[in-house]
Amino acid sequence: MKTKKRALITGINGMDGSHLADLLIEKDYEVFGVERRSSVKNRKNTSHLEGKITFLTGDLTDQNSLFRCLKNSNPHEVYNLAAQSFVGESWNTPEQTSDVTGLGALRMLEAIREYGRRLKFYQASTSELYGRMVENPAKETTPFYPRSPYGVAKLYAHWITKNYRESYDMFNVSGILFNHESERRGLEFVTRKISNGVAKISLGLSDHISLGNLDSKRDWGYAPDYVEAMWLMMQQDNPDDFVIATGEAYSIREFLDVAFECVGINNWNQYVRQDPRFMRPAEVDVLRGDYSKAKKELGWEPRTDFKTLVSNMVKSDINFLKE
Ligand code: F7E
Repeated sequence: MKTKKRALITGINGMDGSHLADLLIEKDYEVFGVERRSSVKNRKNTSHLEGKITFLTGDLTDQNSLFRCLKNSNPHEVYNLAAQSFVGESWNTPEQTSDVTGLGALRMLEAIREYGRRLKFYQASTSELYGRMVENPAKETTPFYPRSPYGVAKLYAHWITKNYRESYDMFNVSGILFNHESERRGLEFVTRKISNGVAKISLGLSDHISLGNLDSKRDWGYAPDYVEAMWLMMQQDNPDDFVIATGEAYSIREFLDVAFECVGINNWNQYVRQDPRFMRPAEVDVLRGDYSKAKKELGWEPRTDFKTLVSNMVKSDINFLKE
């Protein structure tokens, strides 16, 4: 009998962790998910995976715990998706963000070295590395210019992943993923804040949404499409880094247009208030990625367009609130 491939995923309860676990189960992997111990379980995105995957306790700030997760799962593939991933919060907790998001990747790489078996490692890099974009659209060779403590921490994680690849001949890849969203996105991120807010307004449960900067533009894709790109990068013979994006950028205003249209509201001015609390000390004005290398070498392309993404999120929040 053929043995199943085993994958270890950090950040299992997050949006990406849960979508990747869904994909790998479909591909007949044995999946191990790392979660932090907490008195209240945070398995909103993963309750459907209970009994199908093995949850392990571990923390990116505790290298021994990562080593034990490796020992207990003996994985062929490790996906490091855990992070303090909220850019806005990274100005409030820059040290903790650097520790988890930056040094966390180093701890996992060191744990893998200590563990000693040859395996493949995926690092969740991000379009936030490009920050103040020096080339639009950005590709793998575009210089980085992060604009937040989060972006700087991710830059360290990106380079240490590459450095360990070159220093120790490890199979390490970084996926430079542009914004990707889904019905499972956390409520603090702007897309879900809007889809949830619009759903509440349409059901008469709220009368406005408070937001920060409405003019920034992002290249928004659908998370289930993007976890497939992660997996494809890990199936290559040689490790390499890839930009994953849609190639199109839309502003927060355009996101609002489509989200409100979904519930029959054409002019949303009276429903949106701008609140300085949600403005950032340094903003990333626009992000747009060129995914042609991923298309050519991985055969990957985004499958979900912007309007479908937004309307899926709004519909899901309406159904959730009705329930
Ligand atoms: O902000 C603006 C905000 O927090 C998007 C993470 O997954 O993608 C994500 O980072 C834009 C920014 O995502 C509000 O100023 C306006 O310009 O949804 P976000 P993000 O910062 O792009 C990258 C690729 C990652 O790697 C990150 O981990 O929306 N904005 N008003 C707002 N943003 C929030 N959160 N809340 C507002 O009220």
